[in-house]
Amino acid sequence: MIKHLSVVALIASLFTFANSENWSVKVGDAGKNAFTPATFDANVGDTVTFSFVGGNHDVFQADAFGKCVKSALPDAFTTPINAGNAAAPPTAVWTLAKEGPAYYYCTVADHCATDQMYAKINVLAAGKALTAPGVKAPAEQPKAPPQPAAPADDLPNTTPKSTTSSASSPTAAASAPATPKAASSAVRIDNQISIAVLGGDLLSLTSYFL
Ligand SMILES: [Cu+2]
Repeated sequence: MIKHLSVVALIASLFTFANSENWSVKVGDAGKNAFTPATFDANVGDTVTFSFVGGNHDVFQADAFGKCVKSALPDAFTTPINAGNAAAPPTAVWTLAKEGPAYYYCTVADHCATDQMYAKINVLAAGKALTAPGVKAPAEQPKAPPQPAAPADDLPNTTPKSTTSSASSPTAAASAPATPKAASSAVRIDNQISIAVLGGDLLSLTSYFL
């Protein structure tokens, strides 16, 4: 029993270790020349999704905090200037590949120099505990199927339904693939044929021996 538990714990820890996080940073929220949140902890392998929700801004990696100069790194992260849209924000995703602080700023007009539109991500080693985690963004993965409504219990149903049914936004749900049905049925037919062939062989074998 203890052995089983430790195996389960090991698998769980491996899963946690491999499970990278996707952090959300709002660009130009509430009409401000700012990144929100401006500082947070993340792990190597995590992604940061910048959502351009207002104004005209971009994201350029820098080599120092508050330095309004593009990083000298050949693979420095940059985005085009995006026009903010609160309802359907353009997004850009930065994969945090290297341990250490990741600095960035906005190159538009004097946003960096005058409005201090710069920020920092403390990128810690993969699996290391975060002291000040950021805001989690929805993972860019197929969503789990919507949960069925909870069965009614003995109590009279007085709670408003809206409190339980406000699930996460269904933006990425539409991309779920629905095509491999034909392939699986073809496999099924193949299996049936091979079973039939096998059955025929067995029949001819038994008739041979009888
Ligand atoms: Cu800006």
